[in-house]
Amino acid sequence: MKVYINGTFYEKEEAKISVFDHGFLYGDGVFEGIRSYNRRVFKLREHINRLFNSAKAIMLEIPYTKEEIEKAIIETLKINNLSDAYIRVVVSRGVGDLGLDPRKCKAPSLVIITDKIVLYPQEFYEKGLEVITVSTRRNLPSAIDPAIKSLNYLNNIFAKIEAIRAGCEEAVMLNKDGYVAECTGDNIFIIKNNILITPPTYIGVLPGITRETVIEIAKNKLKLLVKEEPFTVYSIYTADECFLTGTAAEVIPVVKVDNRIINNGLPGEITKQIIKEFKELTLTTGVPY
Ligand code: PXG
Repeated sequence: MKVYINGTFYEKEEAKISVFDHGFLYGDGVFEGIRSYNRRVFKLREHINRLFNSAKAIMLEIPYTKEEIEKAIIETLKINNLSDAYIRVVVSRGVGDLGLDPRKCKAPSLVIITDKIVLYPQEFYEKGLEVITVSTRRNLPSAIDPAIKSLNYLNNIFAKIEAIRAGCEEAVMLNKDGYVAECTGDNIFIIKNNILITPPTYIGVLPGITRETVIEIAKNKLKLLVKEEPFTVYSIYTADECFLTGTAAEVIPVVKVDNRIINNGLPGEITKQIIKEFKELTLTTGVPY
């Protein structure tokens, strides 16, 4: 397996970044998780746009154009002969000294790792997931805006640890006011009376690419009313259906929250339709290589 670092391909064992890189020392950098299906990169431009927005927010100037990064991603996929892949793009502040000052970092590091995709067990999709609300609150937008996909994921890791300790795969994170924000690596949706509802991004969530895709499917294909509005866990407990969205998980049904069974405890009918439409999109759209 070959890894791209700053324009050169290295064997996995030789693919190394300096310990003086501020990505390592301070979590100072941004990243994207992208997938390819059937030799097509799904929503490539959307991910690259978000990468550049994240970089802009942390005042990191990426020394490549969007087209150059897209080309490098495709090259990395081809050199590794992957048709279905997980693609990790990382841009860190680069090599500096043992101080916070980003001016000491002269050149950002660009890393592209492509690997086989590790899928969630099929059982989760058929039977649905159990999740719990955790005490770790999602980052304050006025501190580190969750819209930034930064290399500092401690907030989400704390929440993940809480979920694992409770025997769940995913955690529902609230914002500081107690409104449902998102999960550690997924956005959250509920359905009530045929209306699809998801928290608005301003309450402090990552504007997920899968989230946006699902909103489009619901509006255009399923002709559902979609609302982006704040809600509390009570709305999940009493929802007709619930599911999570993310590049890794795609669309995954949730059937139990905080030990409360959602509706009849089975993946919902609308959720199943969304899963079907989403799958179709992943196989028929995307940048071919
Ligand atoms: N919220 C958070 C906090 C995320 O990290 C999402 C929502 C879903 O966004 P997308 O754009 O993927 O629909 C994410 C995405 C990983 C991994 O390896 C994490 C994500 C995506 C892919 C891989 O942990 N997080």
